[in-house]
Amino acid sequence: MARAVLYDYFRSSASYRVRIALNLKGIDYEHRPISLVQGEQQAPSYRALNPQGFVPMLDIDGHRLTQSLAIIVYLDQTRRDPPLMPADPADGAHVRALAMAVACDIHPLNNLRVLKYLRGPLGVSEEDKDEWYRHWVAEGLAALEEMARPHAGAFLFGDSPTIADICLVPQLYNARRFSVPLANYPTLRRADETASAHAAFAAAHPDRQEQ
Ligand SMILES: N[C@@H](CCC(=O)N[C@@H](CS)C(=O)NCC(=O)O)C(=O)O
Repeated sequence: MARAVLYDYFRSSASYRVRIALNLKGIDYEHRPISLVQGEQQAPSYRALNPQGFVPMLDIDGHRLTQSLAIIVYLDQTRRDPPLMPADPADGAHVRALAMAVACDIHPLNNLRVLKYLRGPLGVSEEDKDEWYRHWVAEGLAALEEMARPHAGAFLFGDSPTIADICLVPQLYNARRFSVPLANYPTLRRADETASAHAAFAAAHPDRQEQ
């Protein structure tokens, strides 16, 4: 079977999620960096692979997969160990809700194309754009803290990593880049600290990727 190929960008949090999942599953893969700052995601050659013009895109097992959560679920269904979601349906729903609170509700509001649209066509100042970013991250993380607290352990759910941690760690990396205060989220910070010390998460960090 051909080696998996991940089209990604070092600072893209959706790409960061998939790198973590690939590392947790012990899957060997090569990178194809797509520079978001140079607009390579809009190149016709890349849009032919992913019509949404987003990273990540994963070429694996003869499939071209897009959407980080769909990719992670595919990896989890085809490589069982270690499981990234609890087997119990209610626990699984809880963990997916945590992941989706980040991936569907926080992240899309702060995506590059959204920030560029605010700055460009809508004429929003750099300061107001940053305020927009911090507002939606803070509101989303406050809710996530409440959602996670009842079932959190060392990780966001119990004591092993799940898809919820895979979404959390890149989101907190982004939050720190934009100076979002994190003091009010002790559960999130504990899970982030535990996960960041894990080799699979550490190797996926943006600072350890080629650019
Ligand atoms: N829902 C998608 C989001 C992917 C996404 O937004 N990727 C960003 C980087 S984190 C991107 O490629 N942005 C390009 C742009 O905004 O032009 C996923 O989870 O894969």
